Amino acid sequence: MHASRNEIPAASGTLRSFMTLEQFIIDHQEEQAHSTGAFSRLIRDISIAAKVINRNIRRAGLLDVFGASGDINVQGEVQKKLDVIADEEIVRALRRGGECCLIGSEEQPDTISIGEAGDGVGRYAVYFDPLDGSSNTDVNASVGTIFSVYRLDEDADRSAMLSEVLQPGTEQVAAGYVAYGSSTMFVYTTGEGVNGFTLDPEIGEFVLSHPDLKIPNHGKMYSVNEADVEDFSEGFRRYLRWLKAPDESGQRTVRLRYIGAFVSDFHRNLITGGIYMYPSSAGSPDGKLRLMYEANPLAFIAEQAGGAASNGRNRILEIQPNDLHQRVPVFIGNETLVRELERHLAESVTA
Ligand code: AFP
Repeated sequence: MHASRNEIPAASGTLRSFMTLEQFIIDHQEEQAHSTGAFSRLIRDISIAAKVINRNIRRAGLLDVFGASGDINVQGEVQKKLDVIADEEIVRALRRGGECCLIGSEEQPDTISIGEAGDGVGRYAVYFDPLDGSSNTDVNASVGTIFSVYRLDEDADRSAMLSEVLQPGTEQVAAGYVAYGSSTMFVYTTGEGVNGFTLDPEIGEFVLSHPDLKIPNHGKMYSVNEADVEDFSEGFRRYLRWLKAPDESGQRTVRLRYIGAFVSDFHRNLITGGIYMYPSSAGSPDGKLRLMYEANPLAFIAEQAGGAASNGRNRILEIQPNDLHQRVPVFIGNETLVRELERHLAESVTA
């Protein structure tokens, strides 16, 4: 790593040095197999869209952009105005940047092609969930943006692209999310660990604040919509009982936290240790979360932070996708907790 830091006056009057996301990307470009100038620009484009989305979220109450736009998206859900705005901002940033040739959005039924790989546009494909947990915006709670980057074969023709891009998550060259919480954070990985950047509103830059993030070994939090407990499998219910059982000293060691926005729940558990779960249930055998837009990118980050991500049986990153919008049960976070979950589910199958 090369030092190229800026300095700003700290409250004490002394100078405080800091590294912006852009500097960080450039400094690490040559260390990563897939990192080229185009890749750096792609991440920068996403970060610019994130700043614009952040501005809209922060001013949402003032601009009267809360509430449903009236459209139904491909998942059959009512789109929120902020979903639409976020979707447009990311597509615009990616189109303008010209580093990717294919875009897939959770809000759009099909992928969007931008020219052909090799004819003047970049060779990356970007999948994203523009505003994860968007119903939270109505109640001023946290939301997020998730993105996943694949590299397409330079010779790929347009017809080959869809099948080519329906690749398992192990093929991601980068993934990340933006958490719009009490502060705004940009967290991403290129397969060389996970780094988190906090938006400094004074200078308008994401600044490195959480280098080399690792999920703590002790699992403190568990996150699941326990209102559905009667619809969960017996194996999963037994796991929940195991999780909540008091230790030798009679103390319960876990706490339940569930915001209802995957990014926010995942981010908290990444910092504090814990597990996020969206299991299959009687009515939703594949759960709710989308493999390409939500599960794969956060699985990549979880593993890079020393955690694990499973669909209950297998590693999420190894699932061969067969549909752009396919759903998958998700158990993600502290590795010990994920493995124990798999053990409980396997035992209930063989019982
Ligand atoms: P929305 O984007 O429709 O609010 O859904 C958010 C989400 O996909 C994920 O971010 C949450 O963890 C999960 O759904 C919450 O779903 P439940 O309301 O069923 O718990």
